[in-house]
Amino acid sequence: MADAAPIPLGLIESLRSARRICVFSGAGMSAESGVPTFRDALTGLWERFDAERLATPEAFHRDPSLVWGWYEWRRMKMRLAQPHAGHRALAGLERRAAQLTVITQNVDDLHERAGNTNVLHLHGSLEATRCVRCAAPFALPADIPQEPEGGRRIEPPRCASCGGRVRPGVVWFGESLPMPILQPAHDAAAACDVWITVGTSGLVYPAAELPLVAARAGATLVQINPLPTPLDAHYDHVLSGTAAQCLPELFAQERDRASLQPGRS
Ligand code: BV8
Ligand code: ZN
Repeated sequence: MADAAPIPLGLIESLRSARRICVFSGAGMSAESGVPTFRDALTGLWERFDAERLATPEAFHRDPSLVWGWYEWRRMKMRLAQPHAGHRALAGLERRAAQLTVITQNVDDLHERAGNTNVLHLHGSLEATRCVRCAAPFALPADIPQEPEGGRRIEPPRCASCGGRVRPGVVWFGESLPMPILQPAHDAAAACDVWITVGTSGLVYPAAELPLVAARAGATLVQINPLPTPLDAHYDHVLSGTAAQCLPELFAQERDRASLQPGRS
């Protein structure tokens, strides 16, 4: 890999003196682990749909086996995926930093599998399934779903207590985010010294508002994305690259620079 561009000294200094750091991740964070992003066109059974129309209560009501099949296919992809160097760099940062909060839009568990313990899932999790009628949690079988690449329709399981259909534990479009997650995410954004956005197109609300909360609170804003995004102008530093490249590089240079300055641990 070509030598990574030197990270601006100002950013290194901000990272070194930061007490509270927030990392805000989207689908691009999981892309290099083999989890398709939302922008990636859907394939197989779902190719004529766009994700925003499938990830809705209406779609589940209209065609539950199509939607449940999609989520089982995505759960298979997630279970077969492994955290990459970017995920591991964030786990390392949690061990070193005073306080790191990972705020993710992703419904996979790659941050936790890499070792991060303070992770807020704004849009829920693929494994947290529940009854659509009485909200009773539903335990999925432990084995990895075996789904054909092109996907298939699967009738959702039924709730043991009321017989209602079981739904994925994700926040669908048109559904409000869980306040017990959104509030601490908002508080972390308003209190952080450095805010790092990685792998999101910044188009889905209210999640996309959080970087602006951090900006208004005076945090140093960093964007990591191989492509420009609509919110780049709000960022102090834009690192054009991937999550698995930029995150390890950012913290390696921060550590190396630290060792160059005698007396600064
Ligand atoms: C709500 C779970 C109250 C399900 C998801 C204000 C303005 C406009 C619209 C609205 C608004 N307020 C509310 C809305 C409506 C809607 C919304 O935002 N619509 C958008 C599309 C305009 N919001 C909602 O419905 C929210 N609920 O507001 O409730 C309410 C209700 C009704 C009406 C009003 C208010 C609920 C939103 C949550 C939906 N659930 N996920 C599931 O996963 O199945 S959202 C889902 O899509 C993801 O969680 C994520 O948030 C989003 C996808 O975006 P990204 O993660 O950014 O991924 P994307 O593919 O777009 O981009 C990837 C990026 O990574 C790219 O930039 C790419 O360049 C980069 N990249 C690629 N590879 C790499 C990389 N970066 C680094 N490294 C790489 N290797
Ligand atoms: Zn039930």
